[in-house]
Amino acid sequence: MQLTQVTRIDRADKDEFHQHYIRDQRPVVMSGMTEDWPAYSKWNLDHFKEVAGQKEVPLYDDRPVSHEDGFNEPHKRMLFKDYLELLKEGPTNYRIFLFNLLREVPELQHDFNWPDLGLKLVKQLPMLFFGGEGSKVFMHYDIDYSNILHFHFHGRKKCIIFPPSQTPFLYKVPHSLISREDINFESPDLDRWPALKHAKGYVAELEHGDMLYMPEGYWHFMKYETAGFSMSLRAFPRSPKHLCKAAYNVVFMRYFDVLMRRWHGQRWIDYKNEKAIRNTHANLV
Ligand SMILES: O=C(O)CCC(=O)C(=O)O
Repeated sequence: MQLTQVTRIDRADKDEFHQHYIRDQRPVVMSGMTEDWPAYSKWNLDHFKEVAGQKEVPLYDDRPVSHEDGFNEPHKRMLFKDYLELLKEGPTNYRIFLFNLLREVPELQHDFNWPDLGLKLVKQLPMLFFGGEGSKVFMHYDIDYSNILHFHFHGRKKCIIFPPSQTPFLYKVPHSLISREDINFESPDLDRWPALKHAKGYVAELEHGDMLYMPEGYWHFMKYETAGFSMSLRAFPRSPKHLCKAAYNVVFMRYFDVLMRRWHGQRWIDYKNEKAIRNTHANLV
């Protein structure tokens, strides 16, 4: 894989951000974006325990997709206060993925501002993500191909990202949003996954206060180097091609996949995983 560091800048204004990053669909890390938000100093594990400890949260670990699961179905549920204790105790694979905590605890919405960077952010969908030390988010892209502003809080996180143009080299599993889950994107076995030699992407290390801009449909793999949490704000894609793909995923693909899991069980999952290799290697000849 050929990975370059995502450009890092200090706060940019709307025009600059639009011209250099949104228009050109280039990722960037901006520091200092959240320093004037109450959340910057207020949001920590103890604060969440206080305001939302009694909520039940959906958890995911790194087990491979099974035909017994629904599309994006959580692996476990727990009271938020117990999960936060787990994060403090030490490494754990359990993560909270795409949780609309701000809908559950509306007062949290007063703790941040919607940044004006030239993106039409969707106000209903501020999502929070939590992970234990060492936990990994498999390589995937988002169902709606959105532009994502990913704000990191508390601890360190590593992100490996690829533009949609690199999909032919990423062992994409058909009828899904993921690449093969047995690829270790931090140190891939290139004899087993030779197409990755051609993949050109980016890497970024996020710390408290950093914001990563991921353009439309970007693939992303995240590793929580320490326990931590992030918030993503999103803006729907502007490219007609991405809008069509998003509509196809939301209206058809996810239901089709669930149906096929019910019909064919594990054979469907195994078939898709094999097809990921055949499709990708066909792109190499
Ligand atoms: O950082 C995470 O836990 C996942 C982030 C993610 O997938 C997203 O923002 O779309």
